Amino acid sequence: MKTIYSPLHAGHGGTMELVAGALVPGFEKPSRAEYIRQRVEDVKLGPILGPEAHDLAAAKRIHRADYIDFLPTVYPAWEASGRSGSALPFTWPTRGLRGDVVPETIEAKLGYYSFDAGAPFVKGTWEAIKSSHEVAMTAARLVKDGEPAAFALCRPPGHHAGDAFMGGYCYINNAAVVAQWFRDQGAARVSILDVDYHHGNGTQQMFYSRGDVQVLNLHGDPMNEYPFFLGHADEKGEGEGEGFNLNYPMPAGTSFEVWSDALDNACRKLADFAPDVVVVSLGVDTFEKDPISQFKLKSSDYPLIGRRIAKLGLPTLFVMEGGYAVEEIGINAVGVLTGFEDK
Ligand code: Q9C
Ligand code: ZN
Repeated sequence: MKTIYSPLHAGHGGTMELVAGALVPGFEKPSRAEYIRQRVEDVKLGPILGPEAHDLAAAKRIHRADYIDFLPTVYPAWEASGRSGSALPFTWPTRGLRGDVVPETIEAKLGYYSFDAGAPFVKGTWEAIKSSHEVAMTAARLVKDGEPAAFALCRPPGHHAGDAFMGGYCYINNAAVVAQWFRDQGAARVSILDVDYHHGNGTQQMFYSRGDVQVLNLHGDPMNEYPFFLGHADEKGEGEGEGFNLNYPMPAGTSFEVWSDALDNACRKLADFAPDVVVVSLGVDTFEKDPISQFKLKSSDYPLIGRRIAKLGLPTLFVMEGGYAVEEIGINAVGVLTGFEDK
């Protein structure tokens, strides 16, 4: 299958994040995408192509326009206010505060448009976000035009980003954007299968009251895992979306044996839904050696995931999400893809 990749992701580097009360170098770093790209070459998965130019109209179909318009302004405003380093918020409009007024200063705006301090901006961040969106859109176009599958090597990832907020290393929700784009291009139904270790709270939020986009999420139990405030099993969708959101929270220490039962169940629900296309939010932070996660999948398990997804027999777009064990991230992510192609 074809891989879409942009070198512009690398400008989003040298970011800092809060871990245990201290600012430390971010786990979501440029080498992640480079290890994956290298592995795609090493196993000869297929051609690696650059993205086409795509404007932000597709992103604005699913994100609030004022949020998308805010993103390119962040770092210039941060620098204009005399600051440097990682632009991050420190206060949020939570319970008891006004969430309906956009404040004027850049730090306050960052708080307004985020749910945590996990989406830092540096000088090259906006260009990376835009390129990640173009990577996803280009891969989506390939699938729409008849490729049985494609790999969007997106960086930064997207599944924590919601209608008007960033967080958890995510800014534009690439998987949600392409799912909506497939609908706009004539797909009657789209399924999003999110196998990242963390619950895709942004994706769930965006489609929660819709019956045309099914969202299936396998992830660490939010009672004790990030993003904590969404992803429970009783969240099944509302209104027309009732029954079209499925969550499979699992405890720390979960092995592939247990995890793959959940995948099997999700794939059966997906097949029942009979979508025209599947978007896979492909995170490999389920890996046993992932530095920020608690599942126990092994490298040899990832091809089996691809094989199970291939059994659905549906056009499939893989969109890269998380995975922080950088040395093995290529082996694991591309393992899913070679398993899908049964190589
Ligand atoms: N620094 C994705 O995998 N962890 N995002 C915060 C304290 C945030 C993960 C822990 C993890 C976000 C796309
Ligand atoms: Zn993750």
